[in-house]
Amino acid sequence: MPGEAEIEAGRRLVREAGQIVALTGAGISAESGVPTFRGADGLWKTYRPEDLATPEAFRRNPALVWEWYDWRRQRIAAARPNPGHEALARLEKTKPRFTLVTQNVDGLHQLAGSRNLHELHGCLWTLRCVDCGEEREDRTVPLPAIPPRCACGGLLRPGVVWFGEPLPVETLQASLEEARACDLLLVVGTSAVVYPAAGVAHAAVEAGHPVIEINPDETPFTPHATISLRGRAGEILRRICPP
Ligand code: BJW
Ligand code: ZN
Repeated sequence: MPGEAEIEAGRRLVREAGQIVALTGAGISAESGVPTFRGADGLWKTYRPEDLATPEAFRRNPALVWEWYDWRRQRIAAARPNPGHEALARLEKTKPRFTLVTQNVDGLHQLAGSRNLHELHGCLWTLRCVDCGEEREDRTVPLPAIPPRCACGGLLRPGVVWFGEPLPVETLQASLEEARACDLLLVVGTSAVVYPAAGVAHAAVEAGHPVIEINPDETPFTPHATISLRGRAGEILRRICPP
């Protein structure tokens, strides 16, 4: 747990910045009971990404992929935002400009009240037709056992970004631009190994802006951070963000 001097340094950067961007990952939802991907209890310890989180996996076995997403939707439907999500939602209300760039698909930032939000990896609560691309919101829990079909006859799939798929171009571009233009970037609860999302953090560094990393563990991004606050997102954000 960081000492009071490190916390105060973080608090000062937050206080003095007019324009803040936060890049979040699965770790910010860990305190809400949502499993992360990597690490000791991560999803990729039990499941292989190539079996579940690629377009090839869905083509090969749509029912298996569908079932896995249904299980995750059920867990997340029971989860609530935690003090980390809430602190970032408050920052949006108090700063002249605040942009949340999230890799998460769980929708907990929106539930906490964040509105200026870029979802780099899509959303678990949308379904998209593999043929015509039409997207719709769907909060049904549990999902029907077999993936339903669109009016055009195509299979519906989760509206998330799988490995090997491009991120939504405009969302990624806007996120990179915000990171290049901000006064301060917060990097919260991400292993920073998945690209191009991790590139958003590097964009702020390359533009010369201070970056605070909040994570209980070191990541490949740690050497680039101005301040690394080792600890849980909920606890640290509550201490460095205004109440
Ligand atoms: C806490 C905490 C607490 C715990 N408080 N913290 C360069 C080199 C090699 C490969 C590539 C490369 N560039 C791109 C690639 C390929 C690939 C990639 O990055 N692979 C790497 C893994 C090597 N990238 C892609 O394929 C991307 N697409 C792409 O590049 O397209 C190119 C293209 C262009 C044009 C045409 C076609 C293609 C797409 C990536 C999609 C990632 N998708 C997933 C699944 C989303 C849907 C779903 O949820 O099912 O996204 S994978 C998974 O990883 C998920 C996450 O968003 C993403 C990042 O994970 P995250 O959020 O960082 O979580 P964890 O678990 O890794 O880390 C949690 C952290 O929290 C840890 O550090 C903990 O310590 C910490 N923590 N408790 C604070 N309480
Ligand atoms: Zn369709």
